[in-house]
Amino acid sequence: MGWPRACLVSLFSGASTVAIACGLDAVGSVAPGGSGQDGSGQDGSGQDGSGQDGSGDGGVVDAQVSQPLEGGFAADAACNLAGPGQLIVSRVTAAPVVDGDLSDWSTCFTHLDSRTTGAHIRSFTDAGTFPSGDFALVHDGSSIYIAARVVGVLPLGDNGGPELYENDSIAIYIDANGSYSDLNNGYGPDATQIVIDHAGRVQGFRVTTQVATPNMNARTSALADGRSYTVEVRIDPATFGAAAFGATIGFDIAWNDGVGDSQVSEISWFKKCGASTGCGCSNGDDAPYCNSRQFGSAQLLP
Ligand SMILES: [Ca+2]
Ligand SMILES: [Ca+2]
Repeated sequence: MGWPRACLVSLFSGASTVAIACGLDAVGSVAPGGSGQDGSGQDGSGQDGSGQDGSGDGGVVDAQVSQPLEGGFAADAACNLAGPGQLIVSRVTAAPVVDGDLSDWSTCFTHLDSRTTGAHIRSFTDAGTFPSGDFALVHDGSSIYIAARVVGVLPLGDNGGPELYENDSIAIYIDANGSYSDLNNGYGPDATQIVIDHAGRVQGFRVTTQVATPNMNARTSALADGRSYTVEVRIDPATFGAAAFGATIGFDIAWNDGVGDSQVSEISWFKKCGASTGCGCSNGDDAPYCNSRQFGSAQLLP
């Protein structure tokens, strides 16, 4: 089956230039079904956020070694970006089926890898290899749907949780009302980091506290190359303890490389601010997992 369109996105932070290329990605089939869970979280101790910070605050990341992408990308200028870190989310009347099979996604996918300008890299080893992938969001007026296809780095890890970021996984960062005004540091009550690993396990975090992710459905599918996987997610305002999503939500997404007992790297799509501009973290780290003001945004079109 065909793969949804994917995009190459170059963001020049601090300037107005946004270069986008989207097209058909010829990657092979996605096995329907796959693993997943309904998102009830665990309680307990928090996330280990230690590690070095591999780039400046929201700035340009130097070219680094990356897992090669499969398939080709042709030009398409309509890839759902209003500007650096500002995603536009289309409203659909027929919501995707959350089954890990992304063939029901027709929207443009945004590409993210370690060479993506504006991406934020946290590298905890000198392995020099990073996951790469594509993501897309749509909404139906009540729920938000997120799809990702990630080329992982073997081994993918088999941590049973809660430290799912120590496996190859994605992290979805959302502030449901998009307001950061109630924050000095950390997360407000309607912000959560949701980690979904390659095997479909889910864990929510609010900085270093594990939190539940109710009213959520996530499914993953392993791809035939043995290291790539898809993720398909439905989240509701209640997932974040909110009555409704704001017209613009806080949003970020990241690819984690892990080996099961440690996190190797994290590539975040965007980092709006950081320690050098007054929105670092109280624990000394400088990453979206510990300060939601670092998120980009996603505008939900009416
Ligand atoms: Ca689907
Ligand atoms: Ca790995």
